[in-house]
Amino acid sequence: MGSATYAAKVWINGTAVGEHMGGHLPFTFDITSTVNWGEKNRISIQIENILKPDRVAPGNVNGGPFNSFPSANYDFFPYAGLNRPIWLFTIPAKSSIRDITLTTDFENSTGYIQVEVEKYGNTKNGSIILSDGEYRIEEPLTFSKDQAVVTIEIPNVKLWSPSSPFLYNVEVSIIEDDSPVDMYTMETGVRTVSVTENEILLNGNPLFLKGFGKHEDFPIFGRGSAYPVMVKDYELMKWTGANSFRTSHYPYDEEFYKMADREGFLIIDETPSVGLFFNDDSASISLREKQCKRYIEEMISRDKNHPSVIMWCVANEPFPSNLGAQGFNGTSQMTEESKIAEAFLSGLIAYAKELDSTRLVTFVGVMGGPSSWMKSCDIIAINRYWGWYTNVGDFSSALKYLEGEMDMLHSQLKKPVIITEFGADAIAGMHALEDEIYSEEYQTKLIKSYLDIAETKNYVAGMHVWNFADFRTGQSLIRVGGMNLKGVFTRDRKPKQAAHYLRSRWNSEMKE
Ligand code: GCB
Repeated sequence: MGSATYAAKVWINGTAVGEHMGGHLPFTFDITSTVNWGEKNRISIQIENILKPDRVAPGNVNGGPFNSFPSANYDFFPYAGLNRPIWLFTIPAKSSIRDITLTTDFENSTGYIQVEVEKYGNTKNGSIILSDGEYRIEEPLTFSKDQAVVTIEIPNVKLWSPSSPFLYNVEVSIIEDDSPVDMYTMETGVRTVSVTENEILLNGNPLFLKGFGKHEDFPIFGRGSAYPVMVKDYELMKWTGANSFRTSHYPYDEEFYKMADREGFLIIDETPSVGLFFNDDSASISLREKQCKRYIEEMISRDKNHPSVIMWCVANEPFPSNLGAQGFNGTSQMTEESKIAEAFLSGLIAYAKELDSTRLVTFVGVMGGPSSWMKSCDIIAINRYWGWYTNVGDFSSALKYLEGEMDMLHSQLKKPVIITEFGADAIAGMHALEDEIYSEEYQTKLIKSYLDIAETKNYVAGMHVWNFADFRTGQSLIRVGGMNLKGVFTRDRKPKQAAHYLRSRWNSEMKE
């Protein structure tokens, strides 16, 4: 199942075959023994979508920051249910491929793809064919127990990057009695990702992320796999000159990643761990931690072979209960709660790194959250709303605070900074001569000012505007019509002034 939010139970012909907790990521049940082969079968799926504090993402939190209905602890509508494809499939009974992990590297003009294959069954041999239309490399696979690892060398490698998203075909087969019993084909690109104190490097070259935080959200159906909308969104992102986006605030449909591989988009892949808090009982915290780790496992195992995915984001805006009291200037005392949060978050980061050491790992920090929480992140990813939630309408002080804070964080943590969210709500069609909030001009000016400041800082490695398009939220006094209006496109994808502005600015800059 592609995604079932939140708790799913499945029966085949009345017999329970499995349960799964958490949305936005796939899971599979073996139904071999419960199926009536060659006959009609009844598949029953039950989804339960109750918002609870110890779930991830949490809801119905006592004293949570969002005073909205439904009471989610995050700022998007808690659409639930089955909103991605469901597949019935068979695998060969005797032997089959269980998993494939590709990791890539290069030295001078030689590329390397390490292919790690796991299988079930007695098969001892297999093969890998790598082809690019021009030439073909075939390597044998020899399993020891259920694993085989081969590194393929590619002379005159064509590296993958946004300006040249070159993909190789990889075909893995396992063989029994000289004939293939199972085969899996995929596309991959050869590229490396690394980080210095000031920069993110793609294939050893500095990279600047230009793009958006997004949502899987569209009028009429809310959330769901909608491939025409996906294609439109890529077209619009290209039109603005963007090269990247974050899958805020949950992993998207798998087709998004395949298309990013082909189109040369870079993805910060985010788990559904949004709205985490740390001031309730330890049993609830550890339940949440377990679920966050399960999400990391499921996300990495699904998305690990996409060259487009350059970074894992293990949480968005975990927040301290004294956030309001601290003000928004990032100062914090080391409270007991803060220590719990720091251990929790660095545990998630370490876990993601343990599962995949080839990509960057971070979480996204909330405005006013303690900077010490970010110590184990590879980059400083922050959401900032100076000029919107604070110092609203007052650009000169808002921008002074923004700049001061960026400098402070970088000098403390010595890592590149990405502003993963900044923006302002704009009602499409509302215009103003002065700096008036909710106008298209105010939104454009705020975005421009943030980009101008970022341009003067050599440690800024990316700027993601919040949001690509207006999206549905819970109802509250600051969400007119139950909508977050920070999109540079409307919910039905019409450009606001800010989209035109980004197009003229980003298209005149280099792509990577
Ligand atoms: C944030 C959240 C995002 C919200 C946004 C806003 O910091 O990460 O989910 O939608 O602010 O517009 O308030």
